[in-house]
Amino acid sequence: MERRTLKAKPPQMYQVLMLNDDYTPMEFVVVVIQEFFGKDLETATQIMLKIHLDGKAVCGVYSRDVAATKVDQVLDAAAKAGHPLKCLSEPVDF
Ligand code: TYC
Repeated sequence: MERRTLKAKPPQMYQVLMLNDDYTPMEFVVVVIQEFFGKDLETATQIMLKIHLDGKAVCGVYSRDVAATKVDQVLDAAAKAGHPLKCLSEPVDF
């Protein structure tokens, strides 16, 4: 019997990516990463700079529902502040 039939597979995990743009202030991105992804100031700053330089970076890895909630929270905060910040989630082995 295959191991799979005996033991449940771990759930698919989703990475939440943030994308660079030319308009969203760096400080806003750092605050968003701290607030919604639980990072400290230094880590949030490093992630923001990676997005700024590489075009995108992973902010965290979660179950599907939690990842979708993080994306909603970021897009909502950005829209309310009038910034074009983009955020998406995708399966980890995409
Ligand atoms: N590129 C932006 C700037 O120079 C900063 C920025 C970083 C924007 C990360 C979005 O996800 C982002 N103000």
